Amino acid sequence: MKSALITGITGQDGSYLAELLLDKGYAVHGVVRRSSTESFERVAHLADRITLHQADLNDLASLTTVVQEVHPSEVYNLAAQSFVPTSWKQPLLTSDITAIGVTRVLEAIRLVDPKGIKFYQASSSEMFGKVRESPQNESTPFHPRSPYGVAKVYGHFITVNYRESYGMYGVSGILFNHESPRRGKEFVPRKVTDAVARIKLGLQKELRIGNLEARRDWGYAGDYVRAMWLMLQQERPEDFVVASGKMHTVRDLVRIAFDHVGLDWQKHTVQDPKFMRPAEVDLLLGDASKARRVLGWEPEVSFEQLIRMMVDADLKRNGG
Ligand code: NAP
Ligand code: F7E
Repeated sequence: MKSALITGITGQDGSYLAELLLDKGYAVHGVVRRSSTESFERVAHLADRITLHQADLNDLASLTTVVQEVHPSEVYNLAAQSFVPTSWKQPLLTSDITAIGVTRVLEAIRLVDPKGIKFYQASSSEMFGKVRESPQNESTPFHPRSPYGVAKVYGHFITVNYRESYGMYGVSGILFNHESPRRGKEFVPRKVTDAVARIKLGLQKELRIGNLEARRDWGYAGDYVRAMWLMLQQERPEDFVVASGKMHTVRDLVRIAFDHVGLDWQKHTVQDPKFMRPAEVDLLLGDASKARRVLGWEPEVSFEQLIRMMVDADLKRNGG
């Protein structure tokens, strides 16, 4: 039986990936960090089918112990400080977890079984930042615009370096924004769909938002974790861009979400400079033709379907 170890299993992607791997017959193990209150909400429904191990991306010994004990066939490194605005407020913590943390996971694998354990690194379209060309593909140069983006560039290249230095099967998946009803409420799509549901139900007065002109290539997390798994099933380790190939503004997102509940977005939305960033990524648009060609990967959920699915889930969650 194949086994997988997922760092960040309690996050959005970790929960969908765990479900996918269980469906494929894997023994699924996850890394969780110690906290005074356990918040395993996203994987609660899988509690009796997965095994959780305490370790931290900032602690090499704990990671090595888990990799030794589990000796997985595949490691998916999804753990990160993943919220871009926090990366300006806590740049060193972000670097420790999101950048150096990748080296710690790679070192744990190198110490235990560098040739036998495959490694997936959760890289990000934020690495493209101030984009040099559009759409962005695997050979587009990076120009990150936040400490988070800078940390992800480090994670990307250390993965490439361990592959080239030690012959490890390590891949970097450059994923564009992907969302779901399990997305954290601080990210803009979920912030919007939760606010729309609450406004519709009379629980909230308005949506306060930042840059409405920012453009992103948004997809559904359930589709994107399939690409992660496919990347580890190839003969040769290679890096891939994973994206929908369609771009929308934050304004489109807000309008579609309000439209779905029959409300006029302009009557309920207030722009607030508090949510503007010190340096913005104006637009991201991915070219996933390599993933389509080599992995046979295709997204199944459209942007409009995704937003409606998230609004419906938030209506339900808020008692509607
Ligand atoms: P997420 O919901 O924020 O989950 C992050 C996970 O990392 C959580 O399980 C968190 O644990 C864990 N974590 C944070 N610090 C840790 C530490 N020091 N030690 C161990 N675990 C730690 O992120 P996501 O949206 O699922 O994204 C998964 C990965 O893909 C991240 O690396 C993210 O940067 C990257 N990515 C995401 C997107 C996207 O659009 N979602 C796009 C490209 C790349 P707690 O539950 O304890 O906080
Ligand atoms: O912002 C604008 C904001 O926080 C998207 C992470 O998963 O994807 C995510 O990073 C855009 C930005 O995601 C608000 O300025 C406007 O232009 O949803 P977000 P992100 O920064 O793109 C990448 C690929 C990752 O790797 C990251 O881990 O929306 N925006 N008004 C706002 N953003 C937020 N959060 N809140 C607002 O009120």
